[in-house]
Amino acid sequence: MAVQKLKVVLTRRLPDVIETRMRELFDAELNLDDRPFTTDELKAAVARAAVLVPTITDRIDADVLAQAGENLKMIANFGAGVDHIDVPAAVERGLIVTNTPGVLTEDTADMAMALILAVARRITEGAELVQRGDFHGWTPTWMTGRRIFGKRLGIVGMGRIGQALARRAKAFGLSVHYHNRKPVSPRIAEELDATYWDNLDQMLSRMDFVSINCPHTEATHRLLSAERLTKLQPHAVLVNTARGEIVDEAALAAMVSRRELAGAGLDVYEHEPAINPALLGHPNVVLLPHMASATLEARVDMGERVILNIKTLQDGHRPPDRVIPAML
Ligand code: 8YV
Repeated sequence: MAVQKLKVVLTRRLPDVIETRMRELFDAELNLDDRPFTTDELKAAVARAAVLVPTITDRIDADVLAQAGENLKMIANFGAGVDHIDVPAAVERGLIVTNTPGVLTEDTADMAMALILAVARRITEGAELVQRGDFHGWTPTWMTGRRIFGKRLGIVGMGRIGQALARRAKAFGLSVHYHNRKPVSPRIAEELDATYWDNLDQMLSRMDFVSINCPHTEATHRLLSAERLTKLQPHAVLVNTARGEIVDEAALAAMVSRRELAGAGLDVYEHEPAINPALLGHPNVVLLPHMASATLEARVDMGERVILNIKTLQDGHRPPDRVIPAML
């Protein structure tokens, strides 16, 4: 008997190769003009789809989920983070929620390392200066940054991405420290030569660099509160490639403006795509447009993960990347 193809609604454009495969395997509805869905369009999508494929630009809250049609079985998120989806509300309705873990780990860790280097070594500042035609000759005291080698990096969240960053950091001669819900396995701790801090404040007050690599959940919302940010040393640099909501952005901006922090490297923001204006215009703050996982390879791998999850469901099995509320 032929398998009934699932009605799959994609909210954004995905790489051609992914869209084409989706059309082959499913009754897939593409969004060729790539305009983000409005809330009403999201409600209409969940009403007609068997599987919705959203991205971080879609807010799938309880209100949207309340419009789910009888056919809706799964929210197959294109992305690792699921903080834009009300997962408990979805699961309560009997829906499966999946994500794309593992496939953007290395690219995101690369970008965290790149931000550490960019801020400490003033890379974007130097590059912009040359483009402006302001390189008039070398001097011994000009454009001095800070050395990475031999310093301490504190990683907040030692999951896949945190560990991938730790491997890079070790190769750069940084000593690795981390805060996590629980310590990593002794094998990984030994491989990374990593020091565990169960007390985040204590770690923050001792680090030269701090990188945020945990998911955004209720427990990590504003984990780096205004109060906690004051624990950082004035020469420290904060890097965030996870979610803006984990850091009190206004407090961070104020600290950078008052020179209470040496610098920051941010790929994510509390109210994306809006950026707190107080963060702008500081040469020691490197700001990127949420592009840590933006490699063609990652986007294709993410799409393939989404396809695997939907295909497994279509074939009558349990999709591999299910997100359950207890994981959050
Ligand atoms: C993705 C991300 O680009 O996967 C994530 O959680 O933050 C990004 O790197 C985006 O979420 C795609 O939906």
